Amino acid sequence: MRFRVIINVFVTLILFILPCDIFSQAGKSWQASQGTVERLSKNQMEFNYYEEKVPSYVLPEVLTTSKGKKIKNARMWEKIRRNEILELFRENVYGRVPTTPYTKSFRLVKEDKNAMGGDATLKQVDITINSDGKSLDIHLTLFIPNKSPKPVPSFLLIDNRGPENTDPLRLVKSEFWPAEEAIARGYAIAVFSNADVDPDNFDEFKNGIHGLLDRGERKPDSWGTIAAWAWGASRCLDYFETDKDLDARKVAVVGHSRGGKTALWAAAEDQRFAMAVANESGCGGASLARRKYGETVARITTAFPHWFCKNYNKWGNNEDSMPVDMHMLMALIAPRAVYVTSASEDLWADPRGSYLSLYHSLPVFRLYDKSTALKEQMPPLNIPVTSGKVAYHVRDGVHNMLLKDWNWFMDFGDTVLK
Ligand code: GTR
Repeated sequence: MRFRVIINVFVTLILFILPCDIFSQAGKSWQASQGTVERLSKNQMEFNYYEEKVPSYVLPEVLTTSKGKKIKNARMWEKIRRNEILELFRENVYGRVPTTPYTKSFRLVKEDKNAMGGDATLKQVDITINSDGKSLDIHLTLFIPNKSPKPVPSFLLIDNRGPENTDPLRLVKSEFWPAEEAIARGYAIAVFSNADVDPDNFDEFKNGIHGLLDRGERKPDSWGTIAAWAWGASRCLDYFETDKDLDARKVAVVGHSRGGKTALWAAAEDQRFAMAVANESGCGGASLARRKYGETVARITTAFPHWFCKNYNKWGNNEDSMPVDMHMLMALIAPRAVYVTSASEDLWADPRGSYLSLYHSLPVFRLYDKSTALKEQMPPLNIPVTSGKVAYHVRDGVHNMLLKDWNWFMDFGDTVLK
């Protein structure tokens, strides 16, 4: 009996406190709740969650070249500065894709024109990469809406979770990859598992695509696992270019967390992607490293030594010397579309740092569309803000990618992909 009372009080408190947080912030620019800051700080004392403890910092100039020249227009950006920044990211963060020759082929393993009760066509395609007698398969799963005029725009998810989220038979459904909802809105929706390209563990780069394409000693700027996953997303896009039902010029690459970091780098490296969605991508993704809020460079390179190139280790506890910060990664995607998200409880991924990163990339988006503008203040909780080709929201709740997030991606897609 007493136990029941305690449970009831507990449930009431949860039901009361959470919405309180949502309502007390309604309409106001988002800020982390004091309760969340204190709880996380207590559990992880070595990381900063207090806004007032963020150090002052100066971001590298996105529109000034390494020789000090000011970039005045899109042509100069594309000819000089974009390439400089892309090289800086290859050299210092994600690493360089090797130039080893390979061949690829596509095989339609299964097709069901009557999937989802006739609403969609399911295609399962094996993308086989061959090099020097070895091979690797990327398994692509794809639903295409039957009732929409072809070719259709698509969302391609880099799946870092597991097959239970992406059931091709649709017996198990997951908000992480809401295939029915995408089909209903006229989008094709595709997915591949990042592990097909490179298993997510540190094995000295022996397995996955590294085992196939790496030659000789690893260099300080040899590609890490995130660059490998991004490369895999591009191989999926290669397939899209061969499928007449799909508009390969209207593909959004989507990722959550480590997948979100990957989606940004995929779109930076491969300008065929029309849009990138970085859901709660955090450190090494959208959030500004110089803020040292939540996860830091030193922590991520220790916990996940295989994700980045070796040079990235240099910037742990030395962020201010890093020749880039993540606003420059967003800028590499201009004038294509980029959607950045955060979750109110996910301070580890630094919501404010992610928003500011997008905000500070705007001078580049404005070279193409002068009217692109965001306020420096963050938008309110659960209110997406979009301008031209950039979009952002902070959703209530914890680290995850939900239907609510996807609906906002698709709303933005309706303006930039259709
Ligand atoms: C965490 C990591 C984050 C994020 C996340 C994920 O442990 O610290 O950078 O990538 O994993 O991918 O789920």
